[in-house]
Amino acid sequence: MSHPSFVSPDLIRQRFSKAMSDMYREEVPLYGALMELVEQTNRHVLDSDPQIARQLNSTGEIQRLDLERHGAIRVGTAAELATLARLFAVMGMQPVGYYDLTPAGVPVHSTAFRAVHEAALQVSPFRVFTSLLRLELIEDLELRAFAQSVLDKRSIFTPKALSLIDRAETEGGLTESEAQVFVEQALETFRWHHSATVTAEQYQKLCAQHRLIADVVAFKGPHINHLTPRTLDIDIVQAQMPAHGITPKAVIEGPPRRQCPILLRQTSFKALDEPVAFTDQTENRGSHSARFGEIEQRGAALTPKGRALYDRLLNAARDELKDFPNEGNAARYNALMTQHFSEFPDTVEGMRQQELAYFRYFVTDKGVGAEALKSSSLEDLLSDGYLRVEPLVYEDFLPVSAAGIFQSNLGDAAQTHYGEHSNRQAFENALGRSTIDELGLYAETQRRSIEECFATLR
Ligand code: OOG
Ligand code: NI
Repeated sequence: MSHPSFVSPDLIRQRFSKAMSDMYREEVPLYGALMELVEQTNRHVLDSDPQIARQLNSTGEIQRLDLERHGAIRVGTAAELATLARLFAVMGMQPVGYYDLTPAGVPVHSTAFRAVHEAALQVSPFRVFTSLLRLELIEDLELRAFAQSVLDKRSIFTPKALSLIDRAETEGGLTESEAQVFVEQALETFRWHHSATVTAEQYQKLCAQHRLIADVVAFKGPHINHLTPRTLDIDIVQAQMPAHGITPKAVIEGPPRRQCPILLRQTSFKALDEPVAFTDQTENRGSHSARFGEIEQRGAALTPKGRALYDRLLNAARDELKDFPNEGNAARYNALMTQHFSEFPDTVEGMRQQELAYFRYFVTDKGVGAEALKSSSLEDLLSDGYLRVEPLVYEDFLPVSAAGIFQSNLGDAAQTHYGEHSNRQAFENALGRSTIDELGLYAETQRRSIEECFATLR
């Protein structure tokens, strides 16, 4: 039981997510434009599709929809990552999943900090895709040592944020006034700084190795590089972006459009170059492009079997395309995806019977009043209409999609090939703890919902 005067970590996360969104809207006006477009689209979908409106009402997702967003950051050292994990823990966020981006030529590995329990996700589903730079992949030893020395000198947390993290850990929580200061101070870590920490020449050298390396090493901290609202229809938003002065990437990442959305579909736009002042310059005479915009549409969380099918169909479509999706082959890519994914059942019942997705179970009105149901099987209760299901929302990310998002914002020149791949152990050593397996979380949520149903039935 936590102290009665402590603010719940879920509420701290909810406030932090809002504060982050307000800051980013001010820093990147295009993000504000995108938010408006997403809100309009969501309203339109809810008005014109009563089925979706009913579904979101019954799962309660309707209440979190406008709050829902994810951000992304990149850090440079193990110590930074470990302290971030402690900072996010104050807001009830745990590292979920391990993503290796080296196959896509991006020298990082990542996790997603997020709430893990369905009740906490309902208060705020805010997630942060967090990547750790793998300096060991920089081949040029001199440059590697230089990057390390620059990173070792910086301190990305304010002293007040650090002391409040300590306080939350030792006392077990933060009081109202402490929580308020914590949100303000934590926000500072993710702010954009126009002044770089290296000279123009050093920046060029880092860029020549990889643009991502320059983005991490040359600045004071892990500026939030995008903040992504959740839309109910990503195809509408993608089609309308140009009319709002936003140019989307060539293809939507993730599964194709379906009746029953699965996993995660994402698209992004490239941010403009931003003025920066290198240490050997007095004004903002350099430039750097780091920050962009992204939108996402979330669908059902898949079981290991469903995920294996998704991966197989995605790979088959990509193999047949024989190239990364781009402007020139976008139409063919979309056609191939639709064709291959026709194999993936596109009804709730089809996905449930084949155990491709995770579900939340509900007692229907008919089930609430009925007698002697406790001993019936789940299947019978469903087919007799005493229970019904809704898919669980996918709360995580997809490595191939993340690679596409990274690449569209780093430019196509960033197709480096790394000899060394996945190293979860090294990531967890840096993090100071292990990452949580996302599939176990969905299975638990599904199990709890079945248990609750049986507790309700007579
Ligand atoms: C993260 C890119 C991945 C997503 O939504 O898959 C990502 C980054 O660019 O730092 O945000
Ligand atoms: Ni993202």
